[in-house]
Amino acid sequence: MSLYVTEFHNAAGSLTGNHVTSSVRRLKELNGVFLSKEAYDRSDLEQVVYEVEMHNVCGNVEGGLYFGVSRISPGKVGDEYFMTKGHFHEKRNRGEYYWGIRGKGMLVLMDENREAYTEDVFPGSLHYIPGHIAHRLVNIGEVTLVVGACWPSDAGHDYDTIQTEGFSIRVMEQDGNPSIMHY
Ligand code: S6P
Ligand code: ZN
Repeated sequence: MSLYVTEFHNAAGSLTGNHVTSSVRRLKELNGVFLSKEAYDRSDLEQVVYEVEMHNVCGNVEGGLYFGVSRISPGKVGDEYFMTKGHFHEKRNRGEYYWGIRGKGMLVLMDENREAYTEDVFPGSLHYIPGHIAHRLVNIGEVTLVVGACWPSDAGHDYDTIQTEGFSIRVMEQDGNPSIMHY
């Protein structure tokens, strides 16, 4: 890889090169995200739940775009599958595209009235997330879930609303299958 080239490695689901930043979310940083506090306390909190790499050329400007890839590990806390924190965009009217690259997942979507729905994520699936819709990725499979994303660079992230109020649905394993539970 040349130092000045950015490459998206589709098979590996990774992004390397210029303008790439990354973040890692371990279970210890996701306190309060999963339903069962007891199962959380029993888990290995050093486990990596997900990683994000992002291509940031322009910074947080109106009219710009970010490109990213999220990799969610397979795993559960109790019966609840590993997932991202989830967020609304701070600028609520900013939308986003997701697309499935590898693995099997669910995209949990929720509007500001807490009406929630899900979309199946699989290699080749395409997801338009309108503005005003909170979004969270859940890995319901046995391999790493890899999902591409593109969103306006001035969208920002509102994590607080989800941290405080949660999503109105959760994806849990029941009798060996993913099941949508309402809260
Ligand atoms: C950004 C986009 C994704 C997520 C990533 C991690 O708008 O939706 O790149 O940041 O999937 O999820 P979260 O909820 O921790 O930001
Ligand atoms: Zn987003």
